[in-house]
Amino acid sequence: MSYLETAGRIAREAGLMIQAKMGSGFAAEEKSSVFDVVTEVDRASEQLIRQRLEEAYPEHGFLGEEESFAHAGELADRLERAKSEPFVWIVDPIDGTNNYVQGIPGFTVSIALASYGELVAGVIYDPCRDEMFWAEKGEGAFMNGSPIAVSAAPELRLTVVGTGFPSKAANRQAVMESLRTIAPQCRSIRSLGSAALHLAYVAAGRLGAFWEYGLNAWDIAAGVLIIEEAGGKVTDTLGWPYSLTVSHVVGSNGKVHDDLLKPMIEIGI
Ligand code: 2AM
Ligand code: CA
Repeated sequence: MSYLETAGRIAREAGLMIQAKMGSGFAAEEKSSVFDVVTEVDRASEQLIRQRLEEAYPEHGFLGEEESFAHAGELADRLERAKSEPFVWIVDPIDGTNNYVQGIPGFTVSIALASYGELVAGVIYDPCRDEMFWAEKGEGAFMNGSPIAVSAAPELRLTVVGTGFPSKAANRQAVMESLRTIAPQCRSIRSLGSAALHLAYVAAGRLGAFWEYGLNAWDIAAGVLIIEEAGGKVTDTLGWPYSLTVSHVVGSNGKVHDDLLKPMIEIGI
């Protein structure tokens, strides 16, 4: 079985487990702040994914959101190390935990495989709609077996753009500031509550673009490859190329990318 097939199977298994536990009375705990929550289901999902990947590829590295990184520097070191490792799986066991806790559809399992820092495979599974998005480097992007492509819209005013409201105050402020300029320029704005889902929707042409400040590698790695393989573009908010350490991210159909970047370059982070 290919890496991608294995990842897809595991993402589906985890996604169905998460969905089955929805509304089962689990407690939501605060993580870094009251805006950043985690549940026992996040941890159970990560444990399941990690165990399955270790069974399949005992020699591969693993980087998951629910591992405890004592401080931001430790995570930065781990990501730097990943750039020199032959294979590292980067996993978000539930992206969109706030939706999950509130009982709102729109949470995903995101699994990416990086080789020496380059993304080689990515899957995003949305159990609520039973939609699996995936891509392998150089092989195109797919949703439930059909090829997908980014939207052909040439201008922002013809696109619906996604964004998110991050937990950290400075990042949320940067979203609000850029939103003030972007919202009047595009057809509409959506905030679906899962960065991975937004990126998958950009790849599928449902959204023209997505931007957010303050994300982590596990929220975005799979989505980055799926967008690129669907013909789109991903950079940081200053226009620099994507790497595993990027946290302020813009993904688009490519055509609206520069217009979207303008207010962010002005903000300067
Ligand atoms: P999560 O559900 O996996 O935490 C919403 O703005 C997006 O930001 C979601 O994809 C959410 O992912 C992510 N997010 C929430 N808190 C975060 C944090 N402290 N650091 C990075 N990303 C976060
Ligand atoms: Ca998560």
